[in-house]
Amino acid sequence: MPVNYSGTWDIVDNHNFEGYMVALGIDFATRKIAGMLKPQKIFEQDGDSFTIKTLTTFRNYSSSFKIGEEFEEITKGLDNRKCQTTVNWDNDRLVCIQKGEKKNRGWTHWMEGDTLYLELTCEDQICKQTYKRSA
Ligand code: YOG
Repeated sequence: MPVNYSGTWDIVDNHNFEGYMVALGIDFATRKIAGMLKPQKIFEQDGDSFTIKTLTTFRNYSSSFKIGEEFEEITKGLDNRKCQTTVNWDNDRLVCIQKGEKKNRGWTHWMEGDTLYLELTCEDQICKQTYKRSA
């Protein structure tokens, strides 16, 4: 039985989001706005089927996938690239690989109690985010 990430999670820490955005080629003005945001993650999980919504006052992003099934991800409203994306379990961790123009792109989520962790990677940059369960 996989763990269940379902719920609402509020960001409490965001380390090197700036470096991650630079690696994605996000322009200065957008980075300054984005760096102020306090994203909320809404996870909807039914076994191996997921929707992850990232909500902010500036832009929202949503991704739906099934574990192990590659899909075309368009990072609309983010860096607007096309990726061939696959998410797999690594024990209880969710490990995403986003193949495309950017090398070494992906993310990993894991949970410890009411804390949700996210590491976002692009090229040589790693952004480390921490969320606390709010619902
Ligand atoms: O989530 O990969 O949980 O899809 C990365 C933002 C800022 C827009 C968000 C809006 C990268 C301007 C993580 C931020 C910066 C800056 C919130 C999305 C790009 C543009 C929408 C992500 C995964 C893992 C699930």
